[in-house]
Amino acid sequence: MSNSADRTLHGLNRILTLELARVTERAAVAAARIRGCGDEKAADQAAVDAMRKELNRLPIDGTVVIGEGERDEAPMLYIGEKVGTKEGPSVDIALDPLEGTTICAKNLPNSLAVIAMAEKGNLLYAPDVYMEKIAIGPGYPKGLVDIDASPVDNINALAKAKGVKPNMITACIMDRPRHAKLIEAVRTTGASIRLIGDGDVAGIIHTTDPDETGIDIYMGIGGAPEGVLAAAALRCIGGQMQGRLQLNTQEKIDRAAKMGVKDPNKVYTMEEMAKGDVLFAATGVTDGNLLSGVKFAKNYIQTDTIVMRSHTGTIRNIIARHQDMKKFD
Ligand code: VTB
Repeated sequence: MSNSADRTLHGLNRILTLELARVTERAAVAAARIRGCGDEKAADQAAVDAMRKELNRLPIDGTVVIGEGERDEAPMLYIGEKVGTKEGPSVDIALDPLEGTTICAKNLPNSLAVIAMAEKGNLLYAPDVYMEKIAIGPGYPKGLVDIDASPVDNINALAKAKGVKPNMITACIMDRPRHAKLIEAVRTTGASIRLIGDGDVAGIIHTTDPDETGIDIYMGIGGAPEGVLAAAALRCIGGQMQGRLQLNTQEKIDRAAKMGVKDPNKVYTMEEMAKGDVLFAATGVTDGNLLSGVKFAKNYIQTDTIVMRSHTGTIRNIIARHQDMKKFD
């Protein structure tokens, strides 16, 4: 492929946006076949295999930068793995073939197959550690909330900007003992908390459409890889996000340093986590607030996917009916 065909004037070839839908559709169907069966590992493995197969069909010279883990711990889609036909643009890829393995195993809401793509060097190379995150949707003044401000100040600032009382704000927080103080502080404002068991990529994306999802703000500590994926989505939809890696041991600081993290306490903006032209796709595995889960009908399989591109800000919802069900075998 010639260079001009690989890229548009503004970054990545837009055709790749739609191609990404195939990749997440395939992973979502594979995981959905065994959702609710209580086997997290099997569902994850199925999604990984399926995503890898489809990814290797794409005309890209891709490198997984956020993946299933570091090389020695993940046999497939590990960090550094080369994917694609190698005949296209050099791109970096962040992926989570099954975000929310536990929720998929229990068939609870909001597990997703997720991928993001950017030009080489434009996604944060984050180690698999925790990340403190804060995110709100579009339409608010820049810097309205801040990771270093108190939770009370953030909730109050958001309520004021939305023109409502704090008790009309809903914060999404992962239900973890590490969030006890955060939860207590948010509750003093009167705000409601949606406690989620897993899946903070969805939790963060949900802030972008509070009327639909009921979530205004995401706060708390989740995975760093999921943080980069969520930042990529918000770059496309709009909104604000900050993240800070939780590098609380020398071993983690050293691991992060090897990946290029010079300041272990740095607060990353959304733009620093996902730069330039970013493509993002997610397909629902289980039913959720923004995406329906995979439906297995008698004569077709139906998937619900959101695909988007930061350069244009176009967001597409693709409900696909796959009549050739054999392709998923
Ligand atoms: C986080 C979160 C993910 O797993 O990585 C979490 O970002 C792991 O955190 O969305 P714990 O160690 O507290 O379970 C998810 O919830 C699902 O992969």
